[in-house]
Amino acid sequence: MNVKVFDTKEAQDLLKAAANVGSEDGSARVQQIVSRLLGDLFKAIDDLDITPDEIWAGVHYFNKLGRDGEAALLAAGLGLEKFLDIRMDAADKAAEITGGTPRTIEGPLYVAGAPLRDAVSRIDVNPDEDAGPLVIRGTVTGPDGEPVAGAVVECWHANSKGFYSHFDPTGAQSEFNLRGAVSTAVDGKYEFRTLMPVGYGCPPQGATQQLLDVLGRHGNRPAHVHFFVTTDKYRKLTTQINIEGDPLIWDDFAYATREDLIPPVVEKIGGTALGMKTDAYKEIEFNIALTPLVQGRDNQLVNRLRASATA
Ligand code: MBD
Ligand code: FE
Repeated sequence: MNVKVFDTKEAQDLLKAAANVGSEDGSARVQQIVSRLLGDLFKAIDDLDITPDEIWAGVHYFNKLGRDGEAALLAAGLGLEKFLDIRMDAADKAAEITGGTPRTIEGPLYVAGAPLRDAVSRIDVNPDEDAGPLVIRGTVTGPDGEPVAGAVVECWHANSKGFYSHFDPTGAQSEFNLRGAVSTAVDGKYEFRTLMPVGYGCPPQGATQQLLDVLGRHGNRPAHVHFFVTTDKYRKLTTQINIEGDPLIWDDFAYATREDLIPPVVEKIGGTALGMKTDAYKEIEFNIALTPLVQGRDNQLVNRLRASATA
């Protein structure tokens, strides 16, 4: 068609009316954002000559995305969530906040409400034949390297099929399987006794995988374990560790892998005494360094809708 209408008065008036910028009513912030995003879309339609058929394919795609409940999954897969991390990293750098364990994305599969234990928690509730025993332990320290008492370390990860409890399409896992929370004692130590996870793959029939297919991308993550670390004194940390040796470690569809978040996996014996399912087990030491509050507050706390459940 090769026509350009974006700069016409008719199109600009339409944009202004639709976003309602400058109105007494509504949210000025939402008006500002909608005006910009809708304007960028209008301009892209002109520039790329996006056809009506393509627009309606996109509109109906959003319906499927919502039906599948995958908007947050797509946000991870398109790098939107990683982009927010890049911005928070840059903000920290500009504020000269250095050190600390690197953040990496939360992802869409956290569930609030895991039972809180003192220092140690065994979190494999359901048997999983294909998963070997794993201990993840470490020390939470503050900005001066001092152990932090009373830090709440939460972790969550997938089973040997790459499925997370609460979101498992097979229904095989009970609530909070492979999800735990421990409070550190004076020594700052935490420990989870669990099973080795396998990487996640997007639902094959879902909207996210549908778009990834068209982009010629896969929808898989390497094996990983998520963490939240929360205290009164320091900023909350959202991070993950990767399981060393996973072939997808640097090919994560959600771009969450970071150099400092690949701790070694060590072969150990003595698991029976720890209540593990075999005497031989694997151990990962993951020490966690927190960063200071900024003017007494956590300036990078992220609020988003999160699932919750009761044990
Ligand atoms: C996951 O387990 C995950 O961590 C992310 C970011 C996206 C999908 C599944
Ligand atoms: Fe995950």
